[in-house]
Amino acid sequence: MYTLYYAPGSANLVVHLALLEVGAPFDLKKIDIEKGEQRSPAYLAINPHGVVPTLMVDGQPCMEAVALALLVAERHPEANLAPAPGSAQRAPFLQWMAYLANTLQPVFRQWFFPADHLPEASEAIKANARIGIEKCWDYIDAHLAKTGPYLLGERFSLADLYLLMLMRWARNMPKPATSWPQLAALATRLKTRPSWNKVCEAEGLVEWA
Ligand SMILES: N[C@@H](CCC(=O)N[C@@H](CS)C(=O)NCC(=O)O)C(=O)O
Repeated sequence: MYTLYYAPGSANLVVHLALLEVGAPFDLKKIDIEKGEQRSPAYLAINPHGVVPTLMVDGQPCMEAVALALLVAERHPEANLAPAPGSAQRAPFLQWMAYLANTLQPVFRQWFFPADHLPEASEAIKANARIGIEKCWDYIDAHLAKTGPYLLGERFSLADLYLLMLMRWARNMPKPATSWPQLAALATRLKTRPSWNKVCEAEGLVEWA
């Protein structure tokens, strides 16, 4: 049994989508980031970083969105969210998951929380983040133009769900991800999956839904 601690639209979204795609039963527990509930002693006891998501897996708290999404895919191989270990698409799959987690997601953290470490440099950090994010969209869009429509070509995977979450995060940026044609087409395609409607309803997402 799983319990997902979430804040609407936050890094939990890819984990939530994965749980819906595999059809596993789970509970949701909302954390109000605006009110600072992520820093409450009760929440810090399960996630010492004070961030969402946390996924309780058989009573054990697990952290880091990319790890949680991979864990869900691994625990429910029948849902085919990830190419099997040893298969030809395993390497590109892992590469995309790592790229999204290591290169793109951290720059979003700088965009949304620019005052994390150097409050006096917030403006410069945001400007830098915007450049970094748009560079990633250039790269991914060019890849999709060559070998789309999904990140793994004809094969839908968890990596596309991860990308969908990150594209949504850019909706109010000066140049949203959907300004790139292949990214826009992929977002439209992924939003037709039943998991998308369900996640929007469950998390109460109305913007870019
Ligand atoms: N590396 C973490 C980052 C999670 C993260 O930054 N979550 C944000 C929401 S998207 C958060 O909880 N922010 C609240 C805060 O930093 O106070 C992960 O991927 O799970």
